Formats: sequence, structure tokens, C-alpha cells
Amino acid sequence: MFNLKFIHAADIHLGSPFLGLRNATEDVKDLMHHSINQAFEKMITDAVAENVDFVLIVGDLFDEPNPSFNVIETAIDGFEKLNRANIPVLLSFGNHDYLNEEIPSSIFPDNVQVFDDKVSVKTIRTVQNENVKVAGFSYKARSEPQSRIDEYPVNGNDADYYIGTLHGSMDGLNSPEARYAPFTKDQLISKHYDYWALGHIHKRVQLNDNPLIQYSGNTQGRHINEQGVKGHYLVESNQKQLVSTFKPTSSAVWREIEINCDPDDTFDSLKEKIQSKLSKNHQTFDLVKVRLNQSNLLDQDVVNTLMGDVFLNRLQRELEHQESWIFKISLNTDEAMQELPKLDEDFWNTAKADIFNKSNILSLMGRLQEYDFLVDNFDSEDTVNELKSQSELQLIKNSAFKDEHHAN
Ligand SMILES: [Mn+2]
Repeated sequence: MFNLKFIHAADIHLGSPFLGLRNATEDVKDLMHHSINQAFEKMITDAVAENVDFVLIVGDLFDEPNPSFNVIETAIDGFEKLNRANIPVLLSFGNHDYLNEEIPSSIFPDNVQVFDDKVSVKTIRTVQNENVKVAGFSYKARSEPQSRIDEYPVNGNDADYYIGTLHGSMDGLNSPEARYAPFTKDQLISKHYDYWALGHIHKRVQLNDNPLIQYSGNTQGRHINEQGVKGHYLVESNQKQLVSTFKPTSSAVWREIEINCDPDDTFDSLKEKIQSKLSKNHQTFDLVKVRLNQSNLLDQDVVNTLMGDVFLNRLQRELEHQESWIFKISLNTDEAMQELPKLDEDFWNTAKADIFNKSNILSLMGRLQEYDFLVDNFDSEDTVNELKSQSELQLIKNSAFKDEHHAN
């Protein structure tokens, strides 16, 4: 009678910075600063409480290859707790925390087994005497352009369970140039494993349901492109099949809310609309981006102030002691072109497509591209659209000022 139980976690990113908290109060910064560690500690607590057979960490435990002493200590403390509960950890490093001499495997307690840069298979014998094989590898550089899938052995049915761990991107799932150990779903299925624990994509994605092939996503969102509740999977055997339950770990959650503007809206009415949309009854602290739709309908004075920090600062002050922090107000300008009579619309649309695209933005970033967390933010459609909207509004504002000037 088998009863296997393990945790699949990935992309914990201990030591990661946060984006979008420039104006946050010390309390909010503090809360976010601790949230990454708290997510890791929650995962450890879950492992002990569930008395799992082992924990899989599939890459990017650390945010960088040379984390600070404190960051390494946090990991070791957590692993010690698992050691005292006799829970093994199978750890592979990803593109953020690739193998290097600064973190020798020997600094971790005895229950931690680290995958090296060749695909290898580790065997775990559980308390109930089940034989589990786990295949995986660690990155040895910040990218892994080669597909590594051929190195994974096919399940030879010589174990009770066979599990694959892989930090990488499925063809077409991530960026066009899959620089991270690319694979296809068929390749994974062809290995006949009982479960594939994937890492690298910071979003929960299920690629297949039997056998389960899935990304657990990261354990704590770090910017607005990592929205929603984050966590890890508790995986258990049900008959012979492995099934999973999502376990939340994020104490802070990035969210976006949408507000529709009316022509007679004022600061106060907008504030009320926003306030009524902030949810009041969940367990987490929310980091909120407010999207104002049809903002071109608003009075020009209101728009001008919205574009500066005045309105945002006022809102932040008034909502300071609530369970959320509004970090950004963005003006949606879908209808804005009607307000730009002096600018040839075709001309603008062509220029817009030419200028605002991901490759231009990334090349503008230059050497800043070495910072993965910045690339994560700028390499997204959301950010590109944001820049377009901001530019359109700036144009509207300029043309409005010009009109006033001519009138006088
Ligand atoms: Mn990652």
C-alpha cells in the first residue's frame, strides 16, 4: 500500500529585490522585504506538517549565483528544520543561481542532495520502503541554450515512482529564443515518468494531467507581472497516479483593478470607486495597480494631476493602514485618439508600432539587461502597452496646452 507524498517547489528567489515600491512606506517595504523568506519558511513548515517523503526544489532557490551570507543562512536554517524531521531535499540550481564555488554543496546539511551539471538520477527510499527515482541537473551558467532532454533516461520500471525535475522553458511557452534548456511536451511524455516537476516559469502552468507535467510557479510574486497568489504543490499518490494540491505561500499579492471613468469624475469620486474595488476579506496584503479606463473622458485638470504623483500620493496616504498598497495608477487610453485631432492617426499608429516594441525597449536597456529582474519587467506586453499609453497621454496633454495658448 503506497502512500507517497512530496513537495514540488521552484523559483523561490531568496534575496530578490522588488520592483514598483519606490514610494512605499517603510511598513510596506518591510513587509515585502520579508515576504520572500516567509514564503520559503511556509513551504518548510508545510513539508514538516505534512510529513512529506522529500522536497524538490527545481532551480532558482537564490536570486543570484553569489547570494549574501544572510540569504544562504535562511536556506540552511530551513533545510536544518527538514533535516530534524528526516525529510530529504533534492536541490537543483537554475539560471539565476547556477553552480559555482561560492556555494559548495557541503555548506548544506546532510539531508540536502544537490544535482550537478550532468543529468543524474538520485534514489530515495521512503519510510514506507518505496523506491523513488528522481532525475535532474543544475545549470552551470546563466543560460542553457542546449536541450538537455536526451540525457534523461527512460523509465526502466525499476522503481516504484520515477520523477523528472527540469528548470527550463517549453518551446514557444517563453521567449522566441528559448535559452533555457528548451523541451517539448512530447519529449517529456516519451520518458514515461510518473511526474515532471518544472521550474523557471513564474506562473503555475499545467502542461499535461496524466502523468502530471507542471510548473509550480514562484513562491512569492516580485512585481506586477507576477500577479496572484503564489505557492508550491503538494504531490501525493492516489492509487498509482500522482495528483497535486496547490499550497499558497505568498503573504503579499500583486493585483490589478480596473475602474471606468465618467466625464464628471473628480478626485473624490475616483477615490471612492477605487476604495470600493479594494477587496477587504482575504488573508494577504495586496499590492495594487489601478487601471483607469476611458480616462480621456475626464476633465483636463483631473488628467493633469493624475499624471503626476499628487493623486497617487493622496490615495496612498488615505489608504495607508489598510490591507493594501496602491503602487501605481495607470491611465488607459483606448479611446484617446479621438482627442488628438492635430496628429495624423495613421502616422501615429505606424510610429507607435515601430517604436514601442520589446526589442527596441530591450536594446535601449543596454547593459541593464544583465539584471534579470529588470528584463523580466520590461520583456512583457504589459510594460510595452504602458509606455504607449503614457506617451499618448503626454501628447494629449501637450496638445491641450497648445490649444489654450492659441485661444489667448
Ligand atoms: Mn526563476
